Amino acid sequence: MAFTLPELPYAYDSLAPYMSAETLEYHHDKHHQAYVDKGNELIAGTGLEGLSLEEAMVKAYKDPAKAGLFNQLGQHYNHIHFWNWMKRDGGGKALPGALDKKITEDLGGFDAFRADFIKKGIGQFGSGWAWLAQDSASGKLEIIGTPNGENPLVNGKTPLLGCDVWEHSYYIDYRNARPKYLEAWVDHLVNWDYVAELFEKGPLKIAA
Ligand code: MN3
Repeated sequence: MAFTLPELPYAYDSLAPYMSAETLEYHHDKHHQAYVDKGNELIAGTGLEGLSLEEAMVKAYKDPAKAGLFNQLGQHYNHIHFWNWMKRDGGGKALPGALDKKITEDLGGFDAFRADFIKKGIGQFGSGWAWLAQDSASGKLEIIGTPNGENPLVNGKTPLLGCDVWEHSYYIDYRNARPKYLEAWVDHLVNWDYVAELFEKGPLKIAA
């Protein structure tokens, strides 16, 4: 079954002033659409067509000959969640209880999480993502960075929250000021309800 571009879960102007309608129009309608189209093109004839996006993505990641396909599938997966990791009037410390407790236990509390997550996003050289992930074996929360279209899932971890630090995600609104984008993103946009939903589902294990 061909991959398709999901609708944004809110109007294009919902996240302003922290993320503009212009950014979302380009990012969703052009960039994400391109990952979908290219992914459908490159997966044809690979034998991975019948798999779920997650399974096809992990298998493509493990096969160096499918690096081009992996880039598209990874970015398709990342962006499906990225739109849901944001909402109007999101962000801040209002975390659902169980998740808040886990962040305190594993990461030293919300303030430490916020500082480390932003630092990881700033420190990711070039294009990539900053993540709050859960190790699928130990269950422990971690803050990690990944390059390009990679994500925690291909490394045996469950993505709970991810921020796109490719320039296309912030250049229109913040120019080169990635730190300001990350701060605004954590403080005003994060959809903690969606993070909690993923946390409640528990660790993902995708066979390679
Ligand atoms: Mn992007």
